[in-house]
Amino acid sequence: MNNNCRLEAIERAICEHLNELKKSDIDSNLYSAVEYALQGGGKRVRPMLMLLSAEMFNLDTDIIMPYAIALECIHTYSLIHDDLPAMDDDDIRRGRLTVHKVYGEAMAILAGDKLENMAYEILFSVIKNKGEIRAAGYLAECAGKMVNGQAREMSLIDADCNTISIDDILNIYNDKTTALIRCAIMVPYYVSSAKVNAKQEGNLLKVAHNIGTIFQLVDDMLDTESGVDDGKLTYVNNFGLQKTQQFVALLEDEINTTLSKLDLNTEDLMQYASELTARRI
Ligand code: GRG
Repeated sequence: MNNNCRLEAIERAICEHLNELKKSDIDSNLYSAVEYALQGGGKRVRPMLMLLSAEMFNLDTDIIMPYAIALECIHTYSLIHDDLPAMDDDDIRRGRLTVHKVYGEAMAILAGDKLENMAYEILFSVIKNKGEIRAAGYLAECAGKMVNGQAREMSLIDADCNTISIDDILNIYNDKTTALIRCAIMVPYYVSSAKVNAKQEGNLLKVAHNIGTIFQLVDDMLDTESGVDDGKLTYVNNFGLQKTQQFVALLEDEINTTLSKLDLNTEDLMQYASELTARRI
C-alpha cells in the first residue's frame, strides 16, 4: 500500500463513522460541529503513523483502523479545546475559522467532548483479547498525558524564561504532543503482542518518542518562521533555531541507531517520518 492509498482508507473510515453518527439521535448542530472539525483538512499524521506501524507487525488495515480513527478523534478534540478562548484563543486553524468561531464556545466544548467519547465508543466496539485491551488502555493513557502536558504548559506560561530548563520544555512536549505520536506507533505493537518479541518494546518506544519530539520541534520551527508563535513557550524560542536544529539531528541519529536493533521492516514508517521532518506545513 502507498501513502495515497493509506490516506484514502483513513478518509473513507472517517466518512463511515460520520455517516453512522449522522444516522444516530444526535443534535444537528453538534453533528455539524463534529463534522466540521473532523473534515477540516488535517494531515492525518497519527492515523498514518498507526497504519504504517501496523504494517511492520503484519496487522490487517481493518484490524488497526478503529484504533487509528479513535486516535484521530482524540487529536481533533484536543485541537478544538486548544483553540478555545480559555486556552490558546485562536480564530484560525488549518486556514479557516476555528470550531468555536463558527459554532460558538459552548458547542465547541461539546464537540470536543463528543469526539473524545466517540474515540472510546469505537475502541470498546472492537477490543476482544488481551493485546487489544492493552492497546486501548495505552491510547487512553496517552490521551490523559496530552491533557497533562497542556496543564504543565499553562502552569509555566507566566514563568520567567531564564528559569525554564530544557527538561521543563521536553517534559511538556513529552506529554502534550509526543504522547499521541508514541501512541500511534505503539498501539499496533500491543494489538499484535501475541506475535512479537517483547524485547522490541523499549527500542520501538524510543523511536516513537524521538519521532514525536521531532514532530513538535519542527512544528515550533515552522511557527517561528511564519511568525505565529507570539512568544510562546517553545524550544526554539528558549534555546534558538540552531540549537533546535542540532537537537533534531541528534534525535534522528538516535532513531537510526535504534532502528538497526529492531528486527522489523521499518522502511515505509521511516520514509514517512522523514517527510514529516521535512514538512513545510
Ligand atoms: C481541555 C480537557 C481539555 C483537554 C485539552 C488542549 C489540550 C487538552 C491539549 C492540546 C494538545 C495540543 C493542541 C498539542 C499540539 C500538538 C500539535 C503540534 C498539533 C498539530 O498537529 P497536526 O500538525 O495537526 O498533526 P493537523 O491540523 O494536521 O491535524
